[in-house]
Amino acid sequence: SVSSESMNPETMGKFEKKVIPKSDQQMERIKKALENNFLFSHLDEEAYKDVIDAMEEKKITAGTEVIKQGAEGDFFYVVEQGSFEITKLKEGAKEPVVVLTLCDQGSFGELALMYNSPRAATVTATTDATLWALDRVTFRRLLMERTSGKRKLYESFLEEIPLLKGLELYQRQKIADSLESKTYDDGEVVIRQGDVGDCFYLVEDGSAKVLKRPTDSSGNPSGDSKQVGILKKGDYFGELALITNEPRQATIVSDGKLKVAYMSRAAFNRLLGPLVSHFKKYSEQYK
Ligand code: 1OR
Repeated sequence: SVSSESMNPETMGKFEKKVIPKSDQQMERIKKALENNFLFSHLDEEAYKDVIDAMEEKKITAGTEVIKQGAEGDFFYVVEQGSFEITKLKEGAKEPVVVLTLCDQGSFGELALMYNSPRAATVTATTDATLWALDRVTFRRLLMERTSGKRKLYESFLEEIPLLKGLELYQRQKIADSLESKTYDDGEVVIRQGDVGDCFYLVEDGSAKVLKRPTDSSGNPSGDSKQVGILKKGDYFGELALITNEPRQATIVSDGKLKVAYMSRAAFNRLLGPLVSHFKKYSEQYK
């Protein structure tokens, strides 16, 4: 059986899989909590099962300090429900400041596990809450490589993007967690005018043409499309449909080889929500 195998260091590597028994109802709740968490989106079936097996439910009462800045890292936490305030005492400052709040979603506590560093911030529950805790060994075995790999992969690219310059490094790291890359050959359509929009895109490499077809009074395309812009490395597109919930207003076609990094609507809302006023202001230029 798997459990007896896992005791055998020769066959399974030198660790024992952690298995905390769970009810069907707990299983369902974990799966739901992990669903909109990018860190888990690429686990294969076995790794996903191992993660779920190793997770431990933590019922937290309002006011509990789950993580203390400066402490050693032991667990990574996924929020099932409840609100949390993340505070940080920055170098030279007298008082800690709130750097982030979480409500019924998200995760925290990965940094100390990934970099063997002290906890970078304090996390306090502001309501009664339910968390799923994943131990350090399982986190490092199953989640660390991909997470730190993506954060490294996209770090310098995201740093160079004017739109994201004002963000904290940690916010860009969370953005990196949510990104996937895709390449297109010359002339391939990335998004098509009139389609429903579900993703936001950044140009990682190469360039793309922005084409627009005039529409008649009832909104149907009529006439020939015209090139109205060109997008280069570091530019973004696809934000409008996500903000306005209207169909795509233009077609984006690769101009030579094109590489984009894209994120889902859910990631866009969660991570780039604070930039919506910026997007709105700059979308005036499209007119
Ligand atoms: P940790 O293991 O260091 C505290 O434990 C956790 O708080 C940390 O992992 C992150 O998961 C989470 N800076 C550092 N850690 C943060 C931040 C943050 N926000 C959440 N955590 N900043 C806030 C960025 C919006 C940067 C502040 C300068």
